Amino acid sequence: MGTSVLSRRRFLQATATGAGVVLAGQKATADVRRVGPWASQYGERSPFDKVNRTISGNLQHESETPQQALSGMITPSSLHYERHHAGVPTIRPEEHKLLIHGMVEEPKVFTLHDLLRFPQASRICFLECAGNGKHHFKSDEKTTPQRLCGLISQSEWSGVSLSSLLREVGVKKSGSWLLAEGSDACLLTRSIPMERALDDVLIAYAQNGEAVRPEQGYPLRLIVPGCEGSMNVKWLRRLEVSDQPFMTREETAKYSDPLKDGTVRQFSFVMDAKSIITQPAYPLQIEKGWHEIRGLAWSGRGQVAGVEVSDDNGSSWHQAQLQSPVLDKSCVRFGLLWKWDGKERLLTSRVIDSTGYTQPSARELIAIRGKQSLRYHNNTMTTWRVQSDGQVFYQRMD
Ligand SMILES: Nc1nc2c(c(=O)[nH]1)N[C@H]1C(S)=C(S)[C@@H](COP(=O)(O)O)O[C@H]1N2
Ligand SMILES: [Mo]
Repeated sequence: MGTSVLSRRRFLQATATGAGVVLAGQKATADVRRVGPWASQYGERSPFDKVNRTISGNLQHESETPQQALSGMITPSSLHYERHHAGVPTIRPEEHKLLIHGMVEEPKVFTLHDLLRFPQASRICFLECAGNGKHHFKSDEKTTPQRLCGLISQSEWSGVSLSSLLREVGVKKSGSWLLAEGSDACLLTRSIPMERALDDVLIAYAQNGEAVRPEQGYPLRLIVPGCEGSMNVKWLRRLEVSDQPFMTREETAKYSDPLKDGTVRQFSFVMDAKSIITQPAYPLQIEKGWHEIRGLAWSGRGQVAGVEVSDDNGSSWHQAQLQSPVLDKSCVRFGLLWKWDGKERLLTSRVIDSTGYTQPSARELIAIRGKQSLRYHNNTMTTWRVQSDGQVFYQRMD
């Protein structure tokens, strides 16, 4: 690394002496002295790229994806958000087993080796914690997209479709619910309706083409597209078929501490449509002229049908461009060319999904559900205030 830093400095000196030597300078950087091999066995990012997750939570049990710094629709695995209830276990793949039992014809244990022999299925979908958006009504103006919306990430997940494994064990007629259990110290368990389990659920062993990262559930995790993060059980080791859900409202409320309110939206599995402008946003300061307003939009109920952007606090809306492909239960990057005239502006985005649902404003959602319940499943619009000096700040709307 020392060598490349040095040569980079030399390159900068060379280019600084005049435009005419730019090409020669570039050649010099390529001729870097060889200290070790040129090729590497596992890639690293540029030493100049410092984009990181932020670690948060009272036990430092969460980390937030730096939304403002990312492009396109895939979150690099190293920047995927994390939410751990009991740390990250180290699991030897050759020792890991998945048991499927309960109301089935023939209970079975699957090793990783067994699972790799099944036909492989892959899909790109988002994963979002139900708590994504919990800081909306508590944050001051110096709040970033990462803080407001860092608990959503998107990967390509590969593995075995759960329905093919359930066919292997033969689910009995009465089997209407599934309990999924992880191997972490808390043995995190979640209930999944059988209808969902037979639909598009994956037992994933790969994330963005390589093994699932330890923080994301190595060697096996459940992927329940469009449903709240907690159902996507990591370090998956057991699936039990039953005729009823395994947790009551009260039990979930315990998990959901410090929300003591008994009206936890326990069975609101699906994540509603949401969007957020990721730039310009705090802490950027912008100049007059053309900008591409960019952001992310998604819906757990289907596809993003459209994204609209307003620069006048919702009085007028403009259709943004969606980067392709636009996939089911998947984040889409949107963009809108916008000329800033130097006046104070309030920038907001809203998504409309394929079911016709439109993302609500903070006031609309508070009127329906009350502020207290919006600690979870808060999909309200986010507004950024561009001041006349170009400074961009988070604008709370509650
Ligand atoms: N075994 C296990 N699975 C788990 C969790 C956990 O703590 N243990 N956290 C859940 C929650 S609340 C979320 S939001 C997602 C987070 O997945 P990630 O850490 O890969 O982003 O995993 C879910 N699955
Ligand atoms: Mo979560």
